[in-house]
Amino acid sequence: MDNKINIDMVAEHNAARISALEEDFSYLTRRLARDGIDSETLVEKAQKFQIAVPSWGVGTGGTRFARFPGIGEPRNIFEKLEDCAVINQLSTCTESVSPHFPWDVVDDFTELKQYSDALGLKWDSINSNTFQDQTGQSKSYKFGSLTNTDAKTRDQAIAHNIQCIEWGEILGSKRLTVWIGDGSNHPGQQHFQRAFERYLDSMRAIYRALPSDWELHIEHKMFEPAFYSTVVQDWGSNILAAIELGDKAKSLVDLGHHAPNVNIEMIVSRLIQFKKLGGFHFNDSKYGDDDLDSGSIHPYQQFLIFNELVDAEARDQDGFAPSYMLDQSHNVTDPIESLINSAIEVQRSYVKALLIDRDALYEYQERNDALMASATLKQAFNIDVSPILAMARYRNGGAIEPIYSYRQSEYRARVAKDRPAVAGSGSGIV
Ligand code: RM4
Ligand code: MN
Ligand code: MN
Repeated sequence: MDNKINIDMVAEHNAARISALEEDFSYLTRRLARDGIDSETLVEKAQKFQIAVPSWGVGTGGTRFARFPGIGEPRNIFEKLEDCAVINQLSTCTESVSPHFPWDVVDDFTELKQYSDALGLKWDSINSNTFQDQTGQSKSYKFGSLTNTDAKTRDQAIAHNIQCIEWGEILGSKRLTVWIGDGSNHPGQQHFQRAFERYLDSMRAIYRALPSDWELHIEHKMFEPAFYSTVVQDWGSNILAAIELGDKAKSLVDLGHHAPNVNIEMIVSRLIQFKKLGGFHFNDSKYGDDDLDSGSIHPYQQFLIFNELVDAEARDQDGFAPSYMLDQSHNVTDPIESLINSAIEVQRSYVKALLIDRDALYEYQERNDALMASATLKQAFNIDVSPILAMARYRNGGAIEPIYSYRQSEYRARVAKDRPAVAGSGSGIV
């Protein structure tokens, strides 16, 4: 593997920190042992935890108003992969990248696969894009893509998705994620039922083109770019479509795509129960689809989601194998730093959820002891698992303090020499 950050430098930083980490870890080990929890098992689980990085997340995002690019922004998928390799080298929990087409289209996909192999990276879900018009495309998506009233426009959008599957096969991906911007901005503009029927017909054509070992993930979003109604508005429309399409179709939950205060952990539970939980786009939000850094606003909600996930894992729930991915927009931070931090914050929620005394929780639930049930969750949430996460990174060959090592490496300044500043990068507004 071609290391983008000098490994001797990281080893030096780690050497300066390992004795403090061991001290913290041994205290935590004794603390958890009192509750019958083995910290070594937790480190092993943390070492295996993986969350994919979106290719579009490594470029500075923007809003409808402006985009303020940073220095050394990646200009193409090859440079995006270099940044992703840095994130993975330091965090050791982001070995896959999720591409977005046509943003990441290349002439030679075999060459791209060789490049990612050399960086030690794999490919997660392929994302299609029919929410904007591409240069030279004959039909416009102004009034929708897979649900457009015009059959030729729908065919064009279907063909793009099938093309995405073909590219994904070369890269070794096993999933296609479809999110559409289709919907309406005015009451009466769209016939709800007809639009959803057209959506299902289009998705059936894409589903038929799926290789047998692939999954089709459907992503819902309640608003934007359509602000009155969207065709795949919520998890209800999502699961209905997934049921209509068949076993390979599953629902994907982007944390930012719900109305404020919606109980996302309960949605997750329902999807698990009906074997329809495909995966996640993790991010956080205050108002709407803000795409803020994971765990920065509602860390308890993220923990409660992982409570459901760990519960399903512990119960060996049939058909449970969701994929985890970040989907965020970084407007004022270095995207590499945000993605490292966010991956670790999601991993933190997972490890904390492993601490929950599940037997006690079930018992309190049976006895309707609301206070103690809630306290059981809080007890796990309040334990600082940072030494476990740092130990997992250290043992995986990563950085004990990744942001420090990243800053010391001056990676951004180094790549900026080869990556001239450009006004608009290939990454999108998420
Ligand atoms: C959307 C949605 C999709 C992503 C696009 C760029 O809001 O989250 O997952 O593909 O943004
Ligand atoms: Mn998303
Ligand atoms: Mn989004």
